[in-house]
Amino acid sequence: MNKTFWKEAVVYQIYPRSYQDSNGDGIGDLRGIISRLDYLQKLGVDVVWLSPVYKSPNDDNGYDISDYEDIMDEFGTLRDWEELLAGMHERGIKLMMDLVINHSSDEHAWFLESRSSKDNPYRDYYIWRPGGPEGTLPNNWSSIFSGPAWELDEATGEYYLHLFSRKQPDLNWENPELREALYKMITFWLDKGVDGLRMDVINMISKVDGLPSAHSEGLAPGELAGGGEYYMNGPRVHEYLHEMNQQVLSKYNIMTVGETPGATVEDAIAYTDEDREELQMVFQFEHMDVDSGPGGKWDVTPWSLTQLRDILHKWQIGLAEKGWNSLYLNNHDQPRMVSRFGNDGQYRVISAKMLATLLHTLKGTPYIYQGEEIGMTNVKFPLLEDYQDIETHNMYREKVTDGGADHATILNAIHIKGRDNARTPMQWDASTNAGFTNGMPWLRLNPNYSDINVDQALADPDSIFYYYQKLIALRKQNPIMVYGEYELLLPEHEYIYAYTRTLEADKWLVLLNFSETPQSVDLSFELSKIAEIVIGNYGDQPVEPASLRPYEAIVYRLN
Ligand code: TEU
Ligand code: CA
Repeated sequence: MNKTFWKEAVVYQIYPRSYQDSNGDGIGDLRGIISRLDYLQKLGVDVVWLSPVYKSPNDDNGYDISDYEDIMDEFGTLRDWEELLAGMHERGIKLMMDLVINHSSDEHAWFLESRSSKDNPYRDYYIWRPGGPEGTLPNNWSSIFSGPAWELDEATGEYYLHLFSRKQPDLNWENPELREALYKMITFWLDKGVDGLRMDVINMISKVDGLPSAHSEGLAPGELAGGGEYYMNGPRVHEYLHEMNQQVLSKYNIMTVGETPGATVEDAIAYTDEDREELQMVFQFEHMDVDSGPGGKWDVTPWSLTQLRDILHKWQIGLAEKGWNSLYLNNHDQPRMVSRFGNDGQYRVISAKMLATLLHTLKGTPYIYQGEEIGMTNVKFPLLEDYQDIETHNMYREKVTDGGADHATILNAIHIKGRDNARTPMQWDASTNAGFTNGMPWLRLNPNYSDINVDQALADPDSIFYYYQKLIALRKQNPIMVYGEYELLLPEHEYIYAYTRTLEADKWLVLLNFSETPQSVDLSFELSKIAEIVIGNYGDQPVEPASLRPYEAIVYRLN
């Protein structure tokens, strides 16, 4: 197997709960995915990243794992999983599993032991601290899912750390036995033939010694602060990743991507420089914060192409020599890309194709999130009860129920940023529940499924689906898309993202209009060298090369 297959690959993410239900219980499952493998093969993707399918009480839809070596009951059995893997391999598709090892479920056997007494051999698998005087918390860190990052456990009178929900206690990576146990578990899966690993919040596994409180100015006594600077990209994270690489990962020809919120370009180089033997690429988050104000994710603010381009450009340049970029515009935690960065009304199809062009022509490995290939959009459920996501509900409770914020304002933020935007079931056809289930879906569907669905896309030669298929096929024929050097043009243009890719004598020009009005480009030199159109989202000759139509994307080969 080619050693750099992960640079050349296109990855497709499946959120199993929402992909395809096979038995009418309203929950997507492994047999459902098996029944859709021909569809994935038709699209042409090389790798499937499967969000977690391990045993879980589903406080956070599988990101809270109670048994790392078995399959969640709702999703099927280990035998179904083996059939899924074999079915993928038969079709030349590799499988990347999600590895959630910053925390486990509080129902994991390790945690049950750990909480049972202070001298239990598993006590030190998790992060326990006594409270301060007068029942204060061990420090002022807040959980990423609202409220304090500490939970008091009555049995021993101590608190355990949970950066996410209270049912997701953080594992203590300082403990070498815990690390050994994790490496053994990873080996179990790699020996079964898994081809890749996506590592959940892997840059949070090392916490600063002493777990100091965050010193935010002007905090009231007892008020919580973020604390991220004490657990993101922490002091021993590179040591741990190098150790995992040497003891496990390097023994297999696999693909690895670490999820790293808050990582800078410098951090990413340290994680992905091949000479350092840690990971192959990371998911950086800077472009996911482009529409967040100082109040964070729910403080929705307008974004501009200038900001988005500055970020993407910085990462293109930053990882040009060392390291490697992952390219994504949405996933199971983020709003739908066409609603966020394109236009999900009149220009839905055109703008989805424009964004697809960006994703496949920047330098890095593209990640497609299920439904993106048919232009699925955000959803606006009218009632809070229609939402299922723990992050959404905890945030609402903190801000509205307890904090007195305005319901309509927060519901609007949920419509724009909520994670359930990405999690509404996959839209296969126009029948009841979009062919996702013949039972009661676990999360309501987006009502637009009668227009936006796979059936429709496969019947329309101009669909977003076929445009993705074409981009993926182009990547196989044109190493310039993978390895070509990136260079920015028109750095000041308000609405056009323009760049070239160059590999030896081959040179491509990419022009992307991020606005719904025609835009002209001042590129007479480059445009005088046009040899042919590689791909364009309007599907015909441009009216005039120096002018781009609304959301037009065009890629030229130059002489
Ligand atoms: O997400 C980590 C993370 O920090 C954010 O993406 C988070 O989900 C949210 O968007 C903050 O607003 C990973 C997983 O992708 C996510 O699904 C899990 O809930 C989380 O870790 C905990 O395992
Ligand atoms: Ca099911």
